[in-house]
Amino acid sequence: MAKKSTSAPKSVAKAKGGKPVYVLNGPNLNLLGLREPEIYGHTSLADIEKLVTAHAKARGATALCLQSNHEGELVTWIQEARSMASGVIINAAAYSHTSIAIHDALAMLDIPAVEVHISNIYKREEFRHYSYMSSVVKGVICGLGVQGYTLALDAILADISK
Ligand code: CA2
Repeated sequence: MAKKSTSAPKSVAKAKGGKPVYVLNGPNLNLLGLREPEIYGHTSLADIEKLVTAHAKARGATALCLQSNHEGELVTWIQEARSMASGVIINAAAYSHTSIAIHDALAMLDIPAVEVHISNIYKREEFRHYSYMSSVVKGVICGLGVQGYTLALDAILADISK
């Protein structure tokens, strides 16, 4: 019979005491929960950050949550993530559909990045159907609401434990 391991799973062991997963949110997401609940739900950004932080903690990992309305600040954090983070979760919001600068910063990462959208961008206006992020990240999660963030975290932890 195979011996049951008593040590922590590899993903937990690697993330523990390691670098945080950066959770980056872009413009207007600071107003989540205040308007358009039919699209984005009632959860606030503070609630999402609490959820991801608790999810990470339960897995022996850490999350660093940051939000900005400024493109350059998001670029700076992605650059910082190259040495300071074990992975990146990014909802670049409207910049997803416009920003070559964020695309280029993500392309320079050699840690896993996952793009998240709360809404299903393909069921919405055509201008939301293209994301400059998607071609330079490991995966994309959209339309699953705030659960997308915890799914993205699990995907990153699984990836870094390989
Ligand atoms: O579905 C998503 O997560 C989006 O990234 C959200 C962006 C939108 O531009 C993308 O196409 C899809 C918009 C975030 C705006 O946040 C709001 C917050 C409060 C009320 C209304 C919008």
